[in-house]
Amino acid sequence: MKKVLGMGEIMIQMNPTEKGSLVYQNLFERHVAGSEANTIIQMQKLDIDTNFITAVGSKEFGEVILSALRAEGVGVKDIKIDEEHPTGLYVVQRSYPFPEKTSVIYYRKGAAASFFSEDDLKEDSFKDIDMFLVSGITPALSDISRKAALKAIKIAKKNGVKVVFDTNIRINLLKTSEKAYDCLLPFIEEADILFTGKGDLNLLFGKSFEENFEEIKKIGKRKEMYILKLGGKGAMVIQDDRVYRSAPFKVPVIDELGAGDSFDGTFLAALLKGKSIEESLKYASAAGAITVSLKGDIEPLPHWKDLELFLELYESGEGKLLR
Ligand code: KDG
Repeated sequence: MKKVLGMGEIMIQMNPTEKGSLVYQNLFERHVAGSEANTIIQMQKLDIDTNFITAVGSKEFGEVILSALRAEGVGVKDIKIDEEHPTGLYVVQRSYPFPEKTSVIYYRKGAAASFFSEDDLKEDSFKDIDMFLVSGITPALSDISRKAALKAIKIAKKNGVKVVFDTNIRINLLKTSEKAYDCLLPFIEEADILFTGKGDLNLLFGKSFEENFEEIKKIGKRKEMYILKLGGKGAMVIQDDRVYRSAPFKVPVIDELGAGDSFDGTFLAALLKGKSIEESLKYASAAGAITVSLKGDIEPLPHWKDLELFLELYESGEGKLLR
């Protein structure tokens, strides 16, 4: 079985029962979410053996997160329980002010994950794994996190492990595009497989889409492939001189959060299972569509049988009835 290790912050997510301005929301559902963890859980649901590294607070919310990961089958043995710092939390606002757009407010500053340091990394976590994955959110959390993520990549490389990086820029953490560029540059340099999106490329380089892609290609080592997420326009993979494209599946959007992560996790799991790039892209786009059509990041993440059923129904014409 293929083994993958992920690193990042997992938080408590408070998601209102209704759409609309947060000012008027009184009822919230409690979920567990965090970009890299979502990707890892997606891979675990697709029969990849996964482990995760991070830190959570020692109080109730830390326990909630550990239970959620365990329930999904993700290995938690190297997760640090931090007695001093709390577990991060964020609140979601759905469909306001723009219909079907989701925004977030973070309560994560000073949380346990941002104190997970180089010294907390264990060489053993990187033994016998096929892939290590982290995203642009982790280095944006704190200087400590950035150093820890860079060291993790170093250890991964030393152990012959493939490094996957998603630029995943959160401008409410990184503040400006210049800071985003400086913070993420060494990660883009080192990645073997790089996920990014139209919006992130624009923030990093500010030119036309084609020029932005030429710019990112100049950075660092030669990549095994680039995966570009184009939102409503689907996705593409560029490997050497070959370009693969997939159209999006159009579905009603309830909560956009987690769609990119389920896309990444499904694409990687499919590749690790020996599927072609075209097939992997199709499954990944289907997973993204399933995820946006429900609340919470983790709960909608599909298993293989769900992906097959979604594709069968969508392609049989039921997809046309959705929007
Ligand atoms: O990809 C979904 C994530 O953005 C969401 O779960 C919150 O991890 C999160 C973040 O840092 O924004």
